[in-house]
Amino acid sequence: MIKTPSPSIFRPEGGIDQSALKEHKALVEDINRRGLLRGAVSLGALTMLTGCNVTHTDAVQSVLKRISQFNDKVQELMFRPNHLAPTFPESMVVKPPRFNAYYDIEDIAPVDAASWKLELAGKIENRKPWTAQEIYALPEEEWIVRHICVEGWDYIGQWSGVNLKQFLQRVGADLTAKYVSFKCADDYYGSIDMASALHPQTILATKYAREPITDPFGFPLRLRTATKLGFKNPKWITAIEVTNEYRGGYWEDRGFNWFSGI
Ligand SMILES: Nc1nc2c(c(=O)[nH]1)N[C@H]1C(S)=C(S)[C@@H](COP(=O)(O)O)O[C@H]1N2
Ligand SMILES: [Mo]
Repeated sequence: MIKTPSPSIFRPEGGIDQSALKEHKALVEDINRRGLLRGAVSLGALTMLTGCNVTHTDAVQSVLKRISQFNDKVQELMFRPNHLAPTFPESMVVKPPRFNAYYDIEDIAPVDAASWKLELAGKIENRKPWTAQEIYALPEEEWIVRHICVEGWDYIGQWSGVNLKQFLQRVGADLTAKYVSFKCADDYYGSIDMASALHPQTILATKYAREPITDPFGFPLRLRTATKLGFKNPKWITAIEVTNEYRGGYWEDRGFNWFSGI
């Protein structure tokens, strides 16, 4: 049976917004051709994407287009360190968030909070590991921003935790280093440029919608950038390294743009 789409995807005259659908299809095919997507995006996913208003779909489309059009170097040059990504009212927050990983939700291996530690490595003065309790005690800030997955779907999420720049300063990280890289409790790993790490909206998130992040979404600690695609936000972080060595990332090593940000 076909699920009834939400009324908002219908135009006043009663039909689905075919033009938006077509536009997205062309974009997704373009990104696909460039080998940036794993597998095809279904029409269902596109319908979901067009389920919101036109300004919304335009915003998602422009982000994906911008990222797919330029190589890492150009994206890095275009990056505006203090330009804030759009934020949204609490009423728009999707609960629960939408899950994604390179495997199914049934296969996640929850992290044990009691034994979990955040390891620090590389160009950091104080590399003492952090417990979850110690991280929870740090000052928190909250951002309600859009999560955009390169697969062509998005949602508004509400994440809070310690600002990454403030955390890096606290542990005496070398902020002139090129990269901040992350290891995760699954096989996932990733790295971001220092400018994006220091962006005001980049946090180490411990909460979603003011509650501790639940297992599927990265408990106890995940990265949340407002300026990068979903896959640049590692969940279940176990180690952070500040380094001048390029460490790539799980999807980056499989052909996705490494910068993937705006
Ligand atoms: N450790 C880990 N982090 C990960 C992934 C993963 O497979 N493992 N998938 C990434 C991708 S592709 C996306 S879109 C987001 C999904 O985050 P969410 O489940 O909180 O929406 O997590 C990212 N971080
Ligand atoms: Mo993603």
